[in-house]
Amino acid sequence: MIKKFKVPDTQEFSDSFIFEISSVFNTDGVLILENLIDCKILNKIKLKMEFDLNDFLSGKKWIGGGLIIGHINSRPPMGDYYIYKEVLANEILHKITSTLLKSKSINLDYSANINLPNSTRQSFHSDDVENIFDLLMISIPLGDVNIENGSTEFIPKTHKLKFNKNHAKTFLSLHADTLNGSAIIWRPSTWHRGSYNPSKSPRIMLNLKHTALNSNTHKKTPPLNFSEKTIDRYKNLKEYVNCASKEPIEEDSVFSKNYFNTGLLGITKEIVYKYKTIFNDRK
Ligand SMILES: O=C(O)CCC(=O)C(=O)O
Repeated sequence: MIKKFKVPDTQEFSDSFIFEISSVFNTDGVLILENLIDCKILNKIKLKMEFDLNDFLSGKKWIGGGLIIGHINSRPPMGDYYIYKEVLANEILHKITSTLLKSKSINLDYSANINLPNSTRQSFHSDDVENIFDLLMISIPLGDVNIENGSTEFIPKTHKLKFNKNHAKTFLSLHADTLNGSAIIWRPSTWHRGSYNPSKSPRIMLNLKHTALNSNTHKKTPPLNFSEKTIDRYKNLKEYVNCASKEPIEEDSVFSKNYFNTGLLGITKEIVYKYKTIFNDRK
């Protein structure tokens, strides 16, 4: 099992809690924090995203990679009504990531992964981002997730290794099964993949990316756009999130392409990938 830590209700952590989290994270490159975020807030975001997803799927719009294999990238709703500091500027989470980064942390991203019913397992990969060791990824599934509805698979202890597809097949992988309100903290270099979702409902997961306030990665990353109303309402949002006030785009780019391109070549690649995966019996 991926190691889990229950966040205490008080905001105070003991030294031993912090010490244990740091040492597990350094060893495994992934861990789960339970009891971190109010489930009512996550349920509200989930309902909105399910609604938008249905709308999108019924429009039968081809967006490029991810739709056919069942793993699509999207953006969570950015309108004021759906922005919560408990999710985007969670003080407890920042205390923990600041400890892991050994420097005050800031969030650079707000995105989502949707694992559609009857999806195909992805191949293991490690995220190919610049400055991989500057970053911590935080994934927040909306609702309980497990092998029955497509929880992400990780291979702990791989975050310091160079990714190797053949080795990945021989290593033990673990599903990050979590209860609603939990977050998974992981290094982008930790080997992982989106798994098969045998359920009838999409599994939706929010993602944040934390880095050190004084890092080059922070300096080089463009800010996230929120409405002025949101920035005014959460006076300390800028302390925790690399953000600017500009009207957020409500209509466009909620669903964005991931692996492949949006043309004929993209659709061909996806179909080939899907059937190759099914024939290799990797569901
Ligand atoms: O949705 C997931 O569980 C993980 C997806 C993923 O790793 C990816 O799309 O690169």
